[in-house]
Amino acid sequence: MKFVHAADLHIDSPMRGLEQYEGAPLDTMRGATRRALENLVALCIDEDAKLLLLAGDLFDGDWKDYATGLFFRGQMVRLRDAGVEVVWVRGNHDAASELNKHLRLPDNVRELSPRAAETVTFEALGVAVHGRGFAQRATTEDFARSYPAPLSGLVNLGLLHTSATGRAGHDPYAPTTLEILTSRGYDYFALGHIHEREVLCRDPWVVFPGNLQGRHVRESGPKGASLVTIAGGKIASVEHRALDVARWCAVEFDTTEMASAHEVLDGVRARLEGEVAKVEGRVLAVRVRLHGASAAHEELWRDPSRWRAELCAVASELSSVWLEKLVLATEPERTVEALGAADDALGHIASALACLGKDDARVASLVVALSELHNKLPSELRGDDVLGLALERPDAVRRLLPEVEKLLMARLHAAARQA
Ligand SMILES: [Mn+2]
Repeated sequence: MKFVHAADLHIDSPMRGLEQYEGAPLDTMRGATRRALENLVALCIDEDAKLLLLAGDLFDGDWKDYATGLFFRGQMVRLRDAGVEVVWVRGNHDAASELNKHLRLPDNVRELSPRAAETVTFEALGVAVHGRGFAQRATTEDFARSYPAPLSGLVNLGLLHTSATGRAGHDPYAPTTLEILTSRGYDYFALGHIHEREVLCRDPWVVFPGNLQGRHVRESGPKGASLVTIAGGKIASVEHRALDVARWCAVEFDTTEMASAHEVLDGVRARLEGEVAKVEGRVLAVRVRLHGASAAHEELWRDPSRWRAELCAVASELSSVWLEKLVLATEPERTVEALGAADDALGHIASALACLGKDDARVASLVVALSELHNKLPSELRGDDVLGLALERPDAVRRLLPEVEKLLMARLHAAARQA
């Protein structure tokens, strides 16, 4: 008998900062969480799995409209028609308190209670599933402690949305320890919440499958589910299957010794071709970061939007590549310190910029000067995340200064040469 364990589907999670440009495979990116669920259902059917365990965060939050619920329901019907049972628990994103819209699901789908741990048995499959969902988003109780005792004569599976002992970038919800999990006496603990795949233990099995589809550059690499085989009343094998339709990748590109922006562009193109070859026909969503001290630096910084557009053109020519962001972190061949030492107008500007970041009072007055601009920014551009500028905060403004310095110096140098 086989079963499939998946978690953190985040169906219809808005992929933030999806920028449109000519030739961008945006529709694939927008529909990626749905296509990944279709792949999950296809895996269950193709492998003749009898049971699908979903360990929370099926949804990203309250449905925007019923389209999300109807899509999910349609996939559950496909499983019903193929004779696949589904057991799921709610996580922090789809806690009972978070979802206000509901649809009746087909009768092959069973949700475990968010009020107390409970057990559902499938005698014909020789399996018992124990679990409890989230009633509230911020659940800090250790649920695993109160999970039921295993049932003899059956293979016992635990289903739990948990941060375990804590992982960077994930809220500490329903925390527990490996010791508590393994002490339940189950054969397999199907966990969710942590988006990075991790096998915590092999005897008994304790597994985070990772999320089904990466949603931003910090969720890079293959994403999918675990395909588990039970034989002779024991777990015989656990395999990871990639089910994502778009894969995230961060490309670090060293421009040292490169003479021109075109040379950089050709080098990045070759790297992207290499990455495309690895993703087996999926869309590659890529963040490119250029670094290193080179002669190309000034040309790149004189007109960053041009080089971003040039890179978009390369990406769309490769057809299955979507450029999320170009990060310019290159350095001039001559250091800013050396420029600042020169006793001319540019030297004075360079040294003034270098001093600015070290002077709290001047940074504070800059924040005041920028406050009017900050208030005019659309809300999604404020704050501290991927897109945010956070111009109201001295520390955030200070972090932007090196970028301002590079942009300004590259342009002033170009203008000085033309004069
Ligand atoms: Mn979660």
